[in-house]
Formats: sequence, C-alpha cells, structure tokens
Amino acid sequence: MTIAYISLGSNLDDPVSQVQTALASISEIEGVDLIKVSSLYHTKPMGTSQPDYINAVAKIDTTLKPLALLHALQTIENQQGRVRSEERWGPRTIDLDIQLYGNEAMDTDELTIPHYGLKERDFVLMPLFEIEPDLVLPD
Ligand code: ROI
Repeated sequence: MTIAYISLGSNLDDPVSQVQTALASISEIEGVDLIKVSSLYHTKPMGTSQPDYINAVAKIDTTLKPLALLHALQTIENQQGRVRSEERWGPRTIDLDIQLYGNEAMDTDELTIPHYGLKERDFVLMPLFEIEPDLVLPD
C-alpha cells in the first residue's frame, strides 16, 4: 500500500457538489482507501479570469500503481463532464491531480509526480498542510 495525496478543484456547475461527488467516487475506487479529507477551500483563480474555485486535498492509501490511479481519477473527471479540450489554465468542472505518491518521483508525458505545481500553489498547499501538518515536501 502506498500513501498518496490527491488535489481536487472545481469552478463550474456547483463546485461544492462537484468536489463532494468526486470524493465519494474516489472512496469507491477498487484498491483505494480514503483516509482523510481536508476542509473545502474557497480560492481565487490562478490563471485566466474565471470564477473562484473550491479546492480540497484527500489522503489515500492505495494498491494501485500511479498510472492506474491516474486513469481511475480521469474516469471520475469524465463522469463529471470534464471536457479535455478545455483551455489549459481555464475553468473546469473537476480536476483531480495526484500531488504525491509515496516517495516516488516520475516524469513522463502522461504523469509527473510530485505534481509540477505543488510548491507554488497555495490552493493545494493549504488543504495539504491542514491534513498533514508535519509533511516534508520533496526537493
Ligand atoms: N486556481 C485555483 N484557485 N484552484 C484550482 O484548482 C486551479 N486549477 C487550475 C488553474 C486553472 C491553474 N487555476 C486554479 O488548473
């Protein structure tokens, strides 16, 4: 089993419900135990002018390898109407990103772990440190 941290973000179509629905779906992924969930944070958008976000972070324990976990999260994004053609830093119904996966580091076309934006994104760091105050981030 590996501990991983998933960030959740939404700023379209009732963001609070989007995040809650995604959390329920994550808890139902085969091979994933949902251990802890942060509060929901109301945050200002980073990127283009767009509605405010609801953000949260979930701590999971999982038997899934990183890519299998990524694909399970993408299935949930798709179920919630995420449109892949959405502009890169534009609004989204739900965004589920693997921020940390154990102590693993990887960098492929499909997946970069730790998430490339982790240390610059207060909307991830605030909920992450709420649930894991003693966490030491990798260099
Ligand atoms: N801004 C905030 N506040 N929260 C997000 O989850 C978020 N996600 C994004 C971009 C567009 C970078 N901005 C964000 O992908």
